[in-house]
Amino acid sequence: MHGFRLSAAQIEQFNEDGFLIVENLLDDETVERLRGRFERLFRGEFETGLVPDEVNWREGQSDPTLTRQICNGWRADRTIARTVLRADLGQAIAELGDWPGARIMIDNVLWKPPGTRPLGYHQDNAYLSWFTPKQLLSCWMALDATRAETGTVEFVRGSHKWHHSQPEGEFHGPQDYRRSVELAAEREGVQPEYVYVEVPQGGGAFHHGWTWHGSGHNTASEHRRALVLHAMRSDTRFVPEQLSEGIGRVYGRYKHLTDNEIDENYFPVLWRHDGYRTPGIETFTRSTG
Ligand SMILES: O=C(O)CCC(=O)C(=O)O
Repeated sequence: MHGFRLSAAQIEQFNEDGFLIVENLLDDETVERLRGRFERLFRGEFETGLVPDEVNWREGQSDPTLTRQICNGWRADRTIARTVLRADLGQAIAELGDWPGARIMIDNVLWKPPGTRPLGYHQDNAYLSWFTPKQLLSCWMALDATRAETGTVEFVRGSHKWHHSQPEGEFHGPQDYRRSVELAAEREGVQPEYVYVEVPQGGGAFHHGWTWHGSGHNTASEHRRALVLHAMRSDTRFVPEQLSEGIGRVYGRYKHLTDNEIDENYFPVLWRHDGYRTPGIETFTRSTG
């Protein structure tokens, strides 16, 4: 049982800034175990036999200067699932979003070794026309102590209150990773205030779906790994007209033939105010078969 809880002051801070930096999301033993699973996933070893929804980097095949990324590693690996499907994280997200409950939309397995390139600034909600309500709230968990020099994730304070952008620019390894947010700040008529998430391993941050964020080069000699839970509201539904657009092409495959319901087998409910949690989660994460 995990017991992460937020205080009223932290929720207020999140509403003000669009993010909240925290410590002690993961204990050292879990961090160690997750690092081992990262190695296996990027070698293409999938414990459950299911292939993650997006594998954007493979050992021996992909550009070594790019940040390694897999999306929905939890379907392939139960150790990843045990973290990103935690009820207490679902509850924290639902409380921050003032939602009826939270379900996982996607996880990100991210590994930025020394010398690797940035991830471009973006607003997560800009990529979500394929479901409604178009809201995401995320929990970013560090598997290494992070510093600005390791290319840690960074946020622009208060930018969740800015105008909403369209998806634009390169995400993987852009020349100028802050270009899109600088243009957005200009349109907004403000100077962006950049905040680096500098935490011990096991720490991390929650961020709002409209908060501008990205990460720079890893110019240090340490690795920088993170596991991210991106959650949507428990009452989210598909928008069928948008399933051929962007990443809707990937996730639209989980739509039922005859309704717009989002199936809990693919997007489990982590926590809901009325006490509900997708029952299959415990069976899946405990299973060895
Ligand atoms: O860890 C990073 O570099 C970026 C992560 C990110 O884009 C996210 O958590 O939404």
